[in-house]
Amino acid sequence: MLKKPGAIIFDLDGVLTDTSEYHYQAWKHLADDEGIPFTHEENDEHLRGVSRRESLMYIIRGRQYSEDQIQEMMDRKNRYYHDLISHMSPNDLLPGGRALLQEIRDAGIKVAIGSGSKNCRMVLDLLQITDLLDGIADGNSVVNGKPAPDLFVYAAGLVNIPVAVCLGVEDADAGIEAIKSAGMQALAIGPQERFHRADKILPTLANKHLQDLLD
Ligand code: B16
Ligand code: MG
Repeated sequence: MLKKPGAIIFDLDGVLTDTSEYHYQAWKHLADDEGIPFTHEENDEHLRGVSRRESLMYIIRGRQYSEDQIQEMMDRKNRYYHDLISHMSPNDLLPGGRALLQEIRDAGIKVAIGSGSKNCRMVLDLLQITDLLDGIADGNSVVNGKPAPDLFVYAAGLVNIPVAVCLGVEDADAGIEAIKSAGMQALAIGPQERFHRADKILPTLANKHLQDLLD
């Protein structure tokens, strides 16, 4: 049982929407361009919640590229990603997502986003949920990405709630690590074996109510 929080900070990719498949397809396109082997399993195990640069570093590990080439590859992957997400709509929001965010607000709890993605605001606008949010911390907000606690601490500051009474919700083990390092309660979404430090694990957030998150 989790204690009632003053704020709930949601990760975006893999929690409120399933953009992780689009990230995979965009990285796969880039890896194919470069003739580098890259699998779905590697994506799930190593890139979930990890920043754009660190994701690329994993994919090209052991190969020599200049900083200019690295920048160009990150830009290229992002163009592939933009093409894939351009058709997203409110239908791509987690089922019951809008009702859940509204219910949390109605209970007097702040709602914030803690996403490592630099595309976060674009995706939030496509999902049409920006109006339900009290604060947005994204890949442009802090220097150190997950598993560093910075993004979640920054999100707590945006909504003016002490970290000790915040609840973070994540689909990545790196994200759960970030939430626990920030001194928050952590709710993990996904299979039990993926997580090490979560306070509670739910297989999915689809059609859940506030009480389901806390019980
Ligand atoms: P971008 P989250 C993360 O978002 C994704 O899980 C991860 O796959 C991605 O590489 C990272 O954002 C950076 O994304 O290239 O859009 O800046 O899960 O923290 O919402
Ligand atoms: Mg995620």
